[in-house]
Amino acid sequence: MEDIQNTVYSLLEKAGFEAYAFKIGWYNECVMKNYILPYDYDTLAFIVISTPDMFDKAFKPFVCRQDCNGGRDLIDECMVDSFQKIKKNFPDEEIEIIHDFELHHTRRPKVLVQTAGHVAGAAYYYQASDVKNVPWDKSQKIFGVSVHPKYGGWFALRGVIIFKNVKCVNLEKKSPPDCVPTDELKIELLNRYNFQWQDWSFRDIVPSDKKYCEEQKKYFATLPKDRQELIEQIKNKGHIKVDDVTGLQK
Ligand code: B12
Repeated sequence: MEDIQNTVYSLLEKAGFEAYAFKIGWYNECVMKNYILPYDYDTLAFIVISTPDMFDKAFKPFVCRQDCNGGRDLIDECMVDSFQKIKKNFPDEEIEIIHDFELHHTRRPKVLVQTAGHVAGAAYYYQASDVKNVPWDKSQKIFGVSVHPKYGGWFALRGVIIFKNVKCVNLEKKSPPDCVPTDELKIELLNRYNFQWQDWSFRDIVPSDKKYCEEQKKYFATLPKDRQELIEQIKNKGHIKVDDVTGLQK
């Protein structure tokens, strides 16, 4: 199991991702019935997050390898490509990959990545239930938000990798750092995330080691249908060589 962990961590790190191991049972204990993943309690899984480095280390090289005709979400495609490379490194294992954007036909997400990130100890998932003096009306739906101890809100939860036949009985459960410690700050965080998420300020609720660069911010702030010009710019600058640095198979 340690071998698997080390390989997953090092492959992803080179491409600007981080992975955190968890037992499927920890996740299933939290979620409602219809979100339960159909595996044994001790089944080994990883939640994968993209750090601010992903844009340069994985996305730009990916874009340079593509014939971009628009119409597809290139970030999603890049995530599929990056996760598949992990799978290829374990030809003898049965692996299920579930991306954050995958939905059942009922439009229900196939995995709740924030819950997975919390139980894996990666990023605390702040929900209205974490607040003692709730200022919101009961009828108001307040969406929860995850905060990473190193990246604050400057990261995304990209999906899970499940090693169907690997049991990790001895995996130690680590609590995610409660890096937004006071009730006031938790309320501020949830207010920013729910009511002014467009200004990105929820990402700065705590200081972070690294943030998205201006180019990355601009890319994500641009509607997918208007990203073609930015994609052309990335292609023209040419980042294909960066892929050699990641060491990931093409
Ligand atoms: C659908 C969706 C939306 C919808 C609805 C939001 C919602 N949370 O329901 C809409 C379109 C509104 C939306 C908007 C945004 N979203 Co959105 N969205 C999602 C998506 C695909 C699914 C969320 C969902 O449906 N959850 C279902 C509900 C029922 O889950 P829940 O409330 O967490 O309930 C569960 C927990 O409470 C758990 N539980 C119960 N008890 C306990 C106890 C503990 C301790 C724990 C840990 C869990 C737990 O059980 C419940 C289920 O049974 C996720 C990706 C994913 N696959 O998870 C991204 C995601 C939540 N979105 C994200 C973001 C960034 C946004 C936006 C800022 C836009 C953007 N992409 O930039 C906005 C901000 C929100 C807003 N103000 O509008 C990020 C959040 C990152 C973070 N740091 O937390 C995610 C994780 C995507 C990602 N790749 O990172 N989103």
